[in-house]
Amino acid sequence: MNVAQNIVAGLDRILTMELVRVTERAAVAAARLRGRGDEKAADQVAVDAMRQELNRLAIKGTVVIGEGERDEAPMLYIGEEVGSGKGPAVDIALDPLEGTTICAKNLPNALAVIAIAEKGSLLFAPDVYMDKIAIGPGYADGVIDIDASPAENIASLARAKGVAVSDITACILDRPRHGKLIDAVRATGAAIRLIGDGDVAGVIHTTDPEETGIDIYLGTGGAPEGVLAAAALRCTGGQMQGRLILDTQEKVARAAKMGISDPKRVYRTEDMARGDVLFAATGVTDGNMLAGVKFGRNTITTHTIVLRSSSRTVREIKARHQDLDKF
Ligand code: VTB
Repeated sequence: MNVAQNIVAGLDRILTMELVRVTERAAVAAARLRGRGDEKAADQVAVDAMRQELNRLAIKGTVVIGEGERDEAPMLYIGEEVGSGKGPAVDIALDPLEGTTICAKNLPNALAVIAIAEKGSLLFAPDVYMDKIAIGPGYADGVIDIDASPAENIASLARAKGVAVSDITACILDRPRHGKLIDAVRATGAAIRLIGDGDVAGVIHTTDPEETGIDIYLGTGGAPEGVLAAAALRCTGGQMQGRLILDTQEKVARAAKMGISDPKRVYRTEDMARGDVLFAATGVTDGNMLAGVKFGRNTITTHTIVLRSSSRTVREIKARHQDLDKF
């Protein structure tokens, strides 16, 4: 294959299946520590497991969204080179355990998550908050607008969906900072699903409202989680808008160092994840879309969703693992 063909082909499709192993392995490791009340330990085992599996992949990967800056995270830090080094150069966004608290409390929707994209295609986001709004596929552009009020967005979505506002459910992180947002949404008559953590799952849930009961995601959460969610939405369809919250000079400077010159910029899905994107998530705890890891007497069962932007294929892989030594 010459260079031009390679570019058209995007990422190697074999990588799609390989990614499943990566999130499966992290999810199994974290699931062993479900409900133990120890966020750090659960995160640590998921990081170790994900890194080990990632380093088997035939890629020359760079972590762009990871466990933190190099000085604060010994593994899977931003800028770490991962993979075997032989293969395509790719950017990687990952969260070996999205929802550490959820896992520690054994509550729904903890995930092991990874996205890979062609080099230079994922937003290099600092670890600050991001204001987010997202809806699933099948809506015209402009149905939602991060600068419109929650009431306007919900009314516009209800109109586009052909339902009453009271039939809409919004997902929002349960945080004091969202007090006004929650009041504004409730005043419309729409329902809210308040989640304790896990807004990557929250955003992804908008892509299948019939299954999850979520129509729209609203509110502020981590910017790294925003990029991961955008990567998933690039693959499934759907719309997301995000704006970094750079409310101190220190944050503006940190973002500038990462190449962000306009601190007020609104990022759309394709601004956060461009080109060919692969995304995989395995359930750690039972959730609205993915079942959690199940430990049987002689088997381990995992449930993974794996997505690819160029074909928009959504695959769900339920795996029964019998070779338990590898975990
Ligand atoms: C969210 C959530 C994450 O961080 O992004 C949240 O999805 C935002 O930060 O699971 P706060 O907890 O400070 O509100 C997590 O809860 C943890 O990374």
